Amino acid sequence: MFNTVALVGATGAVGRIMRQLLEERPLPAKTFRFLASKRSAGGTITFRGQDHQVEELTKDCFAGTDLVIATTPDEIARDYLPSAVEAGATVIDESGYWRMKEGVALVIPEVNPQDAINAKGIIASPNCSTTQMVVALKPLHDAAKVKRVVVSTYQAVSGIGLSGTKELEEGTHMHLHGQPYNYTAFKHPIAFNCIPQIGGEKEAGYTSEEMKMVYETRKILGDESILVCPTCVRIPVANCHSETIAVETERPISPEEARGLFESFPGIKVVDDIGSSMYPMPLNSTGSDLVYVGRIRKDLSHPNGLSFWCVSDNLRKGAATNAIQIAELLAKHRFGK
Ligand code: 11C
Repeated sequence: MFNTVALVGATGAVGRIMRQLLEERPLPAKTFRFLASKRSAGGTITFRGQDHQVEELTKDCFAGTDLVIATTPDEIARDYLPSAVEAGATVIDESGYWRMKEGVALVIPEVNPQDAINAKGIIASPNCSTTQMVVALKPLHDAAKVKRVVVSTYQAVSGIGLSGTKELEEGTHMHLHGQPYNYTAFKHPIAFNCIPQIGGEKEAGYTSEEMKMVYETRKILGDESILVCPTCVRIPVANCHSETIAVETERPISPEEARGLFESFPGIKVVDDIGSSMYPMPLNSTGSDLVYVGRIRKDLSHPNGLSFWCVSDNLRKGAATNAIQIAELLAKHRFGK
């Protein structure tokens, strides 16, 4: 078993879910430590029936820790995680900073587990909107090679953390009472609105969130030839990202074949009966670790095209669950459990 597992960012939105998952799922470890910024350090966390003091994250806090699971802003991951590697820890990082760096594995356990097993140092967990799409693409790619993907996202406010949730709640209340509100979490009011920008301007008119979907998809699937055209949109939904995904494959995949491929793939649940108005939605996907797929149909605009709808809990499979699953994969490989 691991000797000491440290959870960095233990008090944030994703950190809370990681703690919950670590209570529910028995990652074998003798000791757990909980680390956070100076502002949140000093508080008490009750975990597996014991009280733990939240320790301050510093560059020399990792001695004796063999696994670090981190969920922090990019700059914190950049500044602090190399010290964890130097101290001998394997690091699973949920931030965006290390994902595309040479030599860093970018892993979804259902898709490319071997990359985690072969990794040295930091193992990155992908962006939430990428993760659910790539889980859904993988069985199609294995069966018929994905050539091109056109994806539009409908992303929940929880993607930016607790401040997004707060702003949706307050903004909705103020809007319903005819009052203006000071929005700070997003560039525009989010209540009763859709914002077609997530992240900053990155390249060729695409945002940083959109380019993550392009580059991370290729890296995880190990195929630089895959073309991805993303549009990422923030919508006034509390939790769970939704995506429309149109895929062109090397040979046609019928909706029936696609349904079978999705159903046999670990981590995917098909909910698809338009006649009974059954399809995945954020309200019934929240709190789940699965990637939900529905509205599976032929893309009428291309002979090798397939179109579908995909929903997943961005804080769980899109973040916390994926990181914990990587830890479990390492535990199974190293200790057989
Ligand atoms: C969002 N996908 O919904 C972003 C949040 O690279 O891990 C996650 C950003 C990242 O705003």
